[in-house]
Formats: sequence, structure tokens, C-alpha cells
Amino acid sequence: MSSGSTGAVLLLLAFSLLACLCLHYVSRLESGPVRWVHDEQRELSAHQRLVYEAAGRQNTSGRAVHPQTSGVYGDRECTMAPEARFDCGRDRSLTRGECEGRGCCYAPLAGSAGPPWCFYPRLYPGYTMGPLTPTARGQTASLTRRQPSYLPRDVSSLRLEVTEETAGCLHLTLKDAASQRYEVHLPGGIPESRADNQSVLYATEYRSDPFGFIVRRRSNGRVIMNTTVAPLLFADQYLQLSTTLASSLVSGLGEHYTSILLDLNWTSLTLWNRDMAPHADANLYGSHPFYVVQEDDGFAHGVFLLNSNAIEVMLQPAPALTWVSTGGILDLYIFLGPDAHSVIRQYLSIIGRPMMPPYWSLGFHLCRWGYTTSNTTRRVAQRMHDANLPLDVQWNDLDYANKRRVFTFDPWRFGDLPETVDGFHQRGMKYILILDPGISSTGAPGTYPPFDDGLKRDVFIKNATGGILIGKVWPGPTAFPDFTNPETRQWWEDCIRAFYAKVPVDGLWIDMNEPASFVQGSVEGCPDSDLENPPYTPKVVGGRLNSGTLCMSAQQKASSHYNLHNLYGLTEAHATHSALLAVRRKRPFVLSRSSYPGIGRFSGVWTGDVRSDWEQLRLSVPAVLQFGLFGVPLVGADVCGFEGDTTEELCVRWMQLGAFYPFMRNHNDKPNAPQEPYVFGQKAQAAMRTALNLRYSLLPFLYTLFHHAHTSADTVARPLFMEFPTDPNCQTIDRQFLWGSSLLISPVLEPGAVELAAYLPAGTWYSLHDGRPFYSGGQYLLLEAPLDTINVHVREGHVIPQQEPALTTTASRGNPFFLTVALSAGGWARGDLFWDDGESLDTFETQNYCYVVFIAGQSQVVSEPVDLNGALDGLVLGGLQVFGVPSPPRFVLANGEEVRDVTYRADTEVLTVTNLALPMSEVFTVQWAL
Ligand code: MIG
Repeated sequence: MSSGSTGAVLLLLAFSLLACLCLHYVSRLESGPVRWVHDEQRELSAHQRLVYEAAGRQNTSGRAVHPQTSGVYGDRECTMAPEARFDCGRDRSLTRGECEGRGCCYAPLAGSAGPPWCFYPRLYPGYTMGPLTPTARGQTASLTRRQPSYLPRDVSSLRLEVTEETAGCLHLTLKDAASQRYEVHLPGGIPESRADNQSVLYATEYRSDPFGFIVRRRSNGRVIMNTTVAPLLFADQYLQLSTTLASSLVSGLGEHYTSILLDLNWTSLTLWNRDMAPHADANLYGSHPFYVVQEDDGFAHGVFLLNSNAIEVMLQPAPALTWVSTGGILDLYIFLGPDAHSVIRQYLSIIGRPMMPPYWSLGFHLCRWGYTTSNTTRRVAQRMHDANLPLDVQWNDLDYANKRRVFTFDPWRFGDLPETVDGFHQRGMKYILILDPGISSTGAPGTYPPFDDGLKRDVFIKNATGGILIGKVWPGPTAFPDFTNPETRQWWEDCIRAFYAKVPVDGLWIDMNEPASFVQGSVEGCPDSDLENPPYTPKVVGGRLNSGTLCMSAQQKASSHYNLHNLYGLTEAHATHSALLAVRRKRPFVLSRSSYPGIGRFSGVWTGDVRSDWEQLRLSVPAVLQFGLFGVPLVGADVCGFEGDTTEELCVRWMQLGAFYPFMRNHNDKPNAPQEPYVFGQKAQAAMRTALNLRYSLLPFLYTLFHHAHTSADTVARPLFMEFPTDPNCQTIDRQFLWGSSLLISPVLEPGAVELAAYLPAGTWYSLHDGRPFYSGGQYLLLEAPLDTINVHVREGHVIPQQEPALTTTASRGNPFFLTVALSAGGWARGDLFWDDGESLDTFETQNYCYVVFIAGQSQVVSEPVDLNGALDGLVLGGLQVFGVPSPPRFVLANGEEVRDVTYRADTEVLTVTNLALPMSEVFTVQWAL
């Protein structure tokens, strides 16, 4: 049959089908309300009954899901507002004839961007849902199509499974009913949820024909998802699901170069891991198919699509969203919150909570590409020390490796690397180097054990014909370990163990793990196949899925690279974490560039090759905040910028902001002007020193926040909307952020600025700098911000545990603690401290830690050490500053004894007590008599 006549027949078919459907609905409506599938259920759970009743009563919410009752195709079927059009030609652009051949509406609009011209009519034939039958924890139904969709290799029968994971988490999967398709297996698996006895927060409704579902927030009826607005498509390499959004305040769907709120004005975001310096409209290093929506009244919900194929997400102003994935299944988790904290907690209960980082990893890290010898590397650390600048971790980039081969070191330039590392250790410092996944494949046999052993043990990714796939990275031709293969993980551990025996690194930096390759696919190209050239390729940098990476047809143990590509970094991080754990028996530190949900369990992340400019400085804030939402609290951008020359002012501002990245590393590219703090003028150095000392003084607090992230899935660097959900001003703020719930950071992000307008949510905020209070009604205040200052405010009612800084955490951890007590209007405050040896495994899980609560009220501060393992023995409280003390105290008592070193400032209402030595491991009381 010629394509012309095929089109005509299809057109006819589509029209008759539509006519049929309309009739079908009209007749149904005549005989009463829409027949919801629930009608057929005998055993209804409480929430189902609720929905059933609502539906029976004609769905009063006004957000109609009833099929349109009048009109035929071309009339009301196509007259929706332009922003509510769902693209019928997403997979390829269509002429009018082709569009109508699909049974879609065609209506050109002026301008080329924006709403699609070819879009689905209100009712478009799709899947028909059979009866919902109950399962142990939900329902299941089959979906069938009468006619295949317009996509190649359409899947005609699907299975829907709905599982009530917990009261706040609904799980919905759509898979091929007839055959097994690829599904994501997160390393470590998804913990089995336990049915809780709380009543569920969601209610579901289904439209049976064409199939669609609605999820509501049960408490107020708000529609969280409504997929009836556009057809579900499910073909072998093209899966599509659209939904309305409850508001336009959407965050997530990383990794992209964007503000914290996504642009819904007809934008698309592609999730496809790619070695690409951060810039707009590009898929970057990581993929996180998860979004959070702020609802109108301070509630929030989240949606996670557990799918590792190339994904494109279309956003439109309706507001609505369309997921398109090129494979796998549709596996959706819907988190009902009801607040943003709970959403993240629910999300992390699926993907896993973050690891507890070693204490030293919260110190300052210094790196660059171009420390060309071990001698240079040592000198860098020495110069930091000589300039009185804190430095915990010295790094090396590729320079160390012999011919850029990992697991080797250059015998000439880095011949004394083992001694160098020992030297760092003797000074209480740590050492990390880079580890790329590409294994050089061109050495003569017997000269490079990682490759020889890897070959023997069959650990490398294969090409389509079963040979080892060779790409090109820094050492030249390379093979790529397949981390989905258990044998590879063991081999990787052996490589790390052998290298560690010579160079006792403290952590590993895993770069290029998208994976990146300098040739497209492989040195031999890629075969011509549906995997390499899928019917639809999402908008990706380079235009092809295999651009800058491996062939899609490459074979890994778990599946094809087509399916596993986005998991490469995650699987490498998992293997590296496990290897370090096995080799060092201490808390592993891994820093990864590529990421996927769940990576926070194994690794921190940095945001890649940011440029040394102000815009990149500014957008590093939302980047860091988004990774917090993704369960990766240990995150930061390269301080002072990686690409291009920094300037003194930019670098000062970046060090100040970086002092509040949860992970702080200054890192620079080879050709650029140096940017170690000591290369700048005295004033700049002083400002950087102040910022570093401020960070170091706050490390006990930061560490405690990581403890809460690890044990309770709290965020560390936190967007304001999470903490002040009912303050509309906070919905969009991403130039400021919080540490936990109590420190507000307001960095300068523009050149030449010496003041900045900072938003202070309602309440009292105290300058951490001098304790001056600001009584805010929820407003912007103009703050002074000279070059030596970063504005940090303490929220009333909080106690911040701090410690005197030092040049390393090894030293600072022995220093006296002090408390910053920020009294509420009623004179109260609370805070806590988690403390352990900073590097042993699972200290919380094995109760090998200390936990102290501090409570201030009625003119005193009391400590309550509730769990003690001895880690605080010998450590003392050296003093405290109390903000918001209304009048000078007559005297101050510490553990009942009068204290001499007391100052009080009437202008700022700050009481400062110094020269204490109260044991931290015992209850202490500091009282001031007013
Ligand atoms: O193709 O190892 O993002 O941090 O310095 C560049 C050299 C490879 C990219 C990383 C960057 C690192 C650089 N790497």
C-alpha cells in the first residue's frame, strides 16, 4: 500500500473511531452520570468510597473530568485555550494532512514558538481500561487499545498496578501486559514499604475510555495529577504521559542550568547524562526525573518517574507537564507531603537517604587541573598554611597519573606521591585524587594490570557484536567498566585496593562518568539500529543519544547501554563507595559528576565545569538547592569558577558563598589564572580567611544537619519555601537560602555591590556577625555587604553549636565549643549537636556517638546530653553569645559559679560569655540574672 492510501485509510479509521466514541459518551450521559470504574467495585477502601461518592454526586469540584458531551471533532473538541493544547506532533513535526491523519486538531497560531499547531482533541482514542480488581495493597486493571497508536511498535495491552505504598506515597505502574520490558533496579533496591495505619492522603479516580487517572489531595480535593487531558502513549521506544499541574511553582527535573522554579512557558527539559559545561537549554551531567510542586496554600507534593531512559519533559503554561521516555516502563511515585519536607522524606524513602559524610569532608578542599608535580601540590598546601588559611583536603587532577592512566602515578613528576600523601596525613590533612572510569586499552600486554585483569575477568562493556567497546578519553583508547556486573565491582575494588596500598587516598573523585567519550559511540562508530536511531530522539546536546558517549547498542550485564546510560555514574559511585569501604573500613568519601536518584547514598556531587563569571555564581545557588531536593545534600559548585579566569572580586564573593555550600572546593581549569586564596591581595585574602573561619566555626552545626539528613531525610542547604511554605514571597527565592531551619544566608551575587536587598521572613533575625536584631514583618531589607562580609542571620528561637576554627578539622575538632543563642520574643531557643569520631562507619546505627540538646529559656541555657559514647570527653564549652538579652545581667553563673568574663552591649542586646571550660559531656547550665 502506498503511504498516501495508508494515510487516507488511517484518517477514515480515526474519524469513525472518534464518532463512535462521542456517541458512546452521549449515550452514557443520557443514562445517568459517567460510569466510573469504581461502580464495579464491591470492596471499596475508605478513600475509594469517598471518591466514588463524589463521582456519583456529579463531581462538584468544578475541575471537570467528564468527557465533553457535545461537539464533534473540529468543533468543541479542538477549541481549548492555546496553553491547554497538548502536542500531537511531539515525536516529529507534521503537516496539516499528517496531523489530521492522526485524528488530531490543526490550528496554526502566529509565531513559531509556544503552543503546538497540531494537538490532541479533547477525546482522543487511547487505551480502554478493564475492571479494577483489588490486590494486596491496591488495585490492578488491564488496558487495551482497539487500534494501535501512530507510533511504531505500539504496545496494545498494558497492565496498570496501583499500590498504596504508605499514607503519603501512591505508586502507579504501567507496563506491557504481554512481555517483560526493561525496568530500573536501583543499587541496593527499594526498601519494602510498610503499610502504616494512617489514612491515606490521596484519592484516585479513573476514566476508563480513553484511559486516564486523577490523583487528588484528599483533604481538600485538589487535583495533584490529571492525565485525562491528553492520551497515554506506550510504544516500544516512546512512552508519553501528560498531566495537569496543581500550580506553576515547579522545581526539580535536573540537572539543568536554571533557577529553582522551572519555566513553564513551552519549554522542554531533557534528562540524559552528558559531559557538558552548565549552560541554558542543555542536558547536563545528571538525571533526576522528580519534581516538587508548591501548592497554593503551603502544601506541596512530588512526583518521581522511575525510568532511566532518555526522558524529555515538556512544560506548558496550562500549567501542565508531559513526560516522554524512550523506553522502560512508566513507574510513577506520587508523594503527597503534605508539606515539602515530607515530600522529600517520602521521596528518599524510595531512593534512599544520604550517607553520613566524614567530618573532614566538610572542611575546605583545594584542587586544580595543572598541579603538575607532587612538589607543586605540597607547595600549594604549604602556602595555604603559611597564609593562615584553613585547608583540610588537597586534591590532584589527572596530572598525577602516568600517561593519564588511572591506578598509576607518574614516576617522574609524582614519584614521591606516597610520601606526599603521608606528609599530608601527618599534618592532619587529607588527600583525594581523580579517578576516571575509562581504562586504557592500548598498553602492551602485561604492562597495565587494570586492563589485563579486566579483560580476563570480563568486566568491560561490549559492543553490539560482543567485542569490547573502545571509546576515547584522556589516556586515548579506553574500555569502560560495566558497573552493573558484580564481577566488575569486585575488580574495581581490587584495583582500588592495589592502588591504595601505594597511595593511601582518603576519597575518590569520579569524573567523566556520564560516561564521557571523545568519539561518538566508539572508535568504530555504532551500528545502524533502532537503539542508535530511535524513532524519536529527545532534544539532546549533539543531537544524538550516542554523542559524547557510548553506543546505545553497547551491552552491559543488566541491559543495553540505551537503557542504562543514565545509571552509569550511580553504578560507578556505588562500586567506588563499596570499594573504599572494603579497603579503608572508614566512612567513604566519593565525589561524582554524573548522578541519578539514589546517588546521595554513596556520594556527593559537584556541578561540573562552571565558568568563572557572575551569572554562574548566581545560578550555583539553585543548582545546590535542587540537589538537596534530589537527596544529595553534599554538593557544591567549583568555587571561583572552573572555566576562564576569575577576578579577585568574583573569587572573594565565591569563597563567601562557597563557605555555605555543603561541599566547598575551589577548583580551576588548566589554562586559567590561579585562584588559590593566597594568590590575591591582602584585603581579598583577609575576606576569604574570614569566610573560611566562619565556615569552620559552624562545622559542628553543619555536621549535625548532615546527621539529620542521613537519619531523617532532612535537607541541609534548604530553599526558603520549604521552611516558610505559607509566605508567598518565599516561593520564588533562590538568591538566598537556609542551612537547616535556622541560618539564613544572603550572598552578594553581583559585581560592585556593597549592599544587597535580602528578604527576611516574618520574625526576628539576628546578624550572626554582631547579633544585631532585625524585626521583620516579612520584608526585604537593605543590608550592608562590603567586600569582607557575607550576610548570615540566625533565626530567633535557635541555638547554633560552634567551635573555634583552626587550619584543619583535625585541629578544630579539639577546640572549645561555643554556642550562639538566638532568643525568641519569649526568650526561648533550642538547638542540638551530633558528635562522633567523624569517620567511623555507621556510628548512629551502632550507637557510637554523642547527641546533645541545648535549651535556652528563663535566662539560662541548659545542655542535655542524651546519648554519649565518650566522643565528647575532654571537649569543653568555651563560651556563648546570647542574642536578644533585653537588659544587662547583674551576674552570670556557669554551673552555679559566678563568671567574670562577661560583656554586654546595650545597643545590640548581646551578652557574651568567654573563658568557660564546661565539659561538653556533662550537663551544664549558664544563667544570667536580669
Ligand atoms: O574533560 O580532569 O569536570 O573538574 O578538572 C575534562 C580534568 C575532564 C572535567 C571535570 C573537571 C576536571 C577535568 N575533567
